[in-house]
Formats: sequence, C-alpha cells, structure tokens
Amino acid sequence: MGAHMIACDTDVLIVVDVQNDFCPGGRLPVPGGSDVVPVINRLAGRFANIVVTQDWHPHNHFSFASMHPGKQPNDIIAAPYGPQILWPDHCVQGTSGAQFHESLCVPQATMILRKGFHRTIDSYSAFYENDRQTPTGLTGYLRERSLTRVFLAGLAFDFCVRYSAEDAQRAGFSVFVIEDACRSIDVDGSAEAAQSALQNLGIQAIVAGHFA
Ligand code: VGL
Ligand code: ZN
Repeated sequence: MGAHMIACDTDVLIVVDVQNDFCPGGRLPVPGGSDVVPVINRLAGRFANIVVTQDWHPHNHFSFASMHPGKQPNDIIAAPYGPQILWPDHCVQGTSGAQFHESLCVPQATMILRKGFHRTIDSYSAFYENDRQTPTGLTGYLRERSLTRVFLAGLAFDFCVRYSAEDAQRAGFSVFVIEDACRSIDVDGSAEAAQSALQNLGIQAIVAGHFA
C-alpha cells in the first residue's frame, strides 16, 4: 500500500457504529471513541462509496445484561448460537444514544445499515449476525454495486470492526482495516485477540495517512 493511495470506484469505506453510546458519555463507551470522528471525516473525502452502520437494538435486546436477572455487563452467557457477552443497554432504537456522533460528517454515504434489531440475536458484523447465518444484506449490496475492496473504520475495533473484517474477507472482498480510525472496548484481552485474529487471516492493517 503506497503512501499516495487514493480510493477508486471499486472501493467502499464502511464506517462502523460511530454512535453516541459508544463514545465517552454514552452507555457503552469505547475509550477514546470520539477521537475517530475527525479521522473518519477526513478519510471520507477520499471515497466515492461509503456505507455507515448503526447498532440498532430493541429496548429488550437479548445482549443486554439487564434482561438476565443476576447477570452483569461483561458476563458471558450461552446463547443458542454460542457464547454471548452481555452489555449495558445501548443503542436502543430511536434513542439519542443510538444516533451518530454529532460531529460525524459523511453526508455522501449512500447506505445506512442497521443491525442488531432481532431481539434474540446479537450482531457485531455488518455482514452476518452472531449466529453466523442470518445475513444483513450488505454482501449483496456491495456485490451489486461492483465494490470489491472494503476499508473499515469505527467502533469498536475488537467487536464490530473485527467481525465485519472477518466476514468481508470470507465473502471474497479485499479487506483493509484503518487502525488509527478505530478504537477498542478491550474486555478480557479482546483488543489483542482481535489484532492477532486479523493478522493471522492476512487482513491488512493500514493507517489513515496512506490516503494523505
Ligand atoms: C458493539 C458491543 C455491542 C460494537 C456493538 O459496535 O462493536 N459492541 N454492540
Ligand atoms: Zn450492540
């Protein structure tokens, strides 16, 4: 990846979950979460194609610790589809916490993809829900628009960005994670686990400066 790389018409920037609840002051704050906003705003000017994702849960979502008596955020429960970390209530449909950070400026984005709306399935990836089987439709959207290279930025690196990257690669896209345009939640070593998972898969980590 050269230092003067400019995105072309097969490239799409996916801006993951830059929402108030994932920023300082929100319900599930990602440390330094709002720091990605100016980086993404600058990056966005380089892309002709941008998709924005929005975590969008019903108020009684299964991933909320509040739905499981005696459980706390960060506890892990056995879901039908495997282990599920429990979270504080966050990104509830229609609330201010679910809105995008007010300084996020990507008016040229052509699609807003909402995920996590099935009450009993969490959805980290922008492509598949956590059961690994329920598609969001994003693969079809990208393919129909002949977009082949996926660039990822946003929150949180160790959950939604990580699983979006893995699914995008599995679907056959070339995947790049713009590391300084992401921040991690980092529960129980999840940031390092995400880092090595992506590295082992050969998913390329780049920095925003590549687009300077
Ligand atoms: C996310 C935890 C729960 C994310 C969403 O956007 O990374 N993490 N819901
Ligand atoms: Zn969520």
